[in-house]
Amino acid sequence: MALAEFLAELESLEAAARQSLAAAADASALEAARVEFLGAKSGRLKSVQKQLGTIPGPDKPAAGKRFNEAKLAIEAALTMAQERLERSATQAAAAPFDPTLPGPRPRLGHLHPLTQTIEELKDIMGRLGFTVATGPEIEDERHNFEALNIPASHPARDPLENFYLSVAGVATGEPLLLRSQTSTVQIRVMESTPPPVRIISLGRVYRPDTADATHYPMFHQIEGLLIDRKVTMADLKSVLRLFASSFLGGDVHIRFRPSFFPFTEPSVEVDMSWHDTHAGGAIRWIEMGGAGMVDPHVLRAVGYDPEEVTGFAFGLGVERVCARRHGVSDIREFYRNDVRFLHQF
Ligand code: FA5
Repeated sequence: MALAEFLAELESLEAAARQSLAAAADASALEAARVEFLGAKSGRLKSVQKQLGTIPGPDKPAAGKRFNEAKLAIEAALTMAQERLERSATQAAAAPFDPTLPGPRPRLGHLHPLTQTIEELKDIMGRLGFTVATGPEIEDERHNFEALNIPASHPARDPLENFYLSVAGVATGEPLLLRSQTSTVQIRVMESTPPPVRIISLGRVYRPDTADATHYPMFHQIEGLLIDRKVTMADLKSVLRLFASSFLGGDVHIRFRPSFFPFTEPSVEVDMSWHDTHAGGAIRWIEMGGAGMVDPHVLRAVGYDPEEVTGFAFGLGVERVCARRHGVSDIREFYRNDVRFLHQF
């Protein structure tokens, strides 16, 4: 056989083999193509190989070289086809794509647990007839101290115990500070509203306290104030008990300890029971807030007649009741802004 004829035959064999191997749609079609072209006994490549012997002597090296190239090319095409079929088998084994399933839902944000608490506290107190009042976070000394019967000599007015601002009031030239308690709102409401009064006020307050599990330099208080005829300490206690059981659940105990606030007389501190899971469920008491009967001095200072009306006031720490409600043992968690923590609420 002439070299040219041999090379042409090899050429068309290689092209046919490539085409069949690439077109094989499954393992048996591929095997059939392999046997047809590369079969050891009667494969088409084998029969071409046999013709090598008929090539004239001087052309033999060129013919042999080309034959080996064609053989390697066909074997490579076979490997590629095998890999292609393996890949599609793996894909088919994976879960089939179902276009009718709903798409992945984007993770939605939600209100911060403290904001949720504030909203719920407004709701609970609203059902008891208390409306929401607000006041500024930047206060003057009159509302933060004097009208609350806290004299200039009182340790609560120490500049080290408060965040005083370096600028004074524009109109008055008097010192200004970030309010240290929401009791300021009591004064603002009583100054502008004749009795009866039944309000709550929720908001941020600021104290240079060192942060720990129950303290933070900025925190929230809920203030309550009820002024009317014949209001007694018993009313205060029942409102606080109702408030605690509504927000913290029926199993919560609250206790009242005698205390002192310049603007209430008598005054109490209010504790809530806490099952300490870190101490085998032992009951601990955590201070939740302060309360008392509004001092007659305060009533007089805002123009009320203490012979006509009496009232109670309370101020509770929002972080602490929120922590008790959710079993969070450290209020600093609320301010770390770790979404893994916040996501749970
Ligand atoms: C007051 O602030 C009074 N104004 C409460 C009051 C209102 C008494 C009306 C009488 C009548 P006291 O400083 O104890 O009180 O704070 C009240 C509550 O705020 C505490 O019981 C506690 O729950 C919370 N609290 C106080 N300091 C911090 C702080 N640094 N971080 C978080 N919560 C605090």
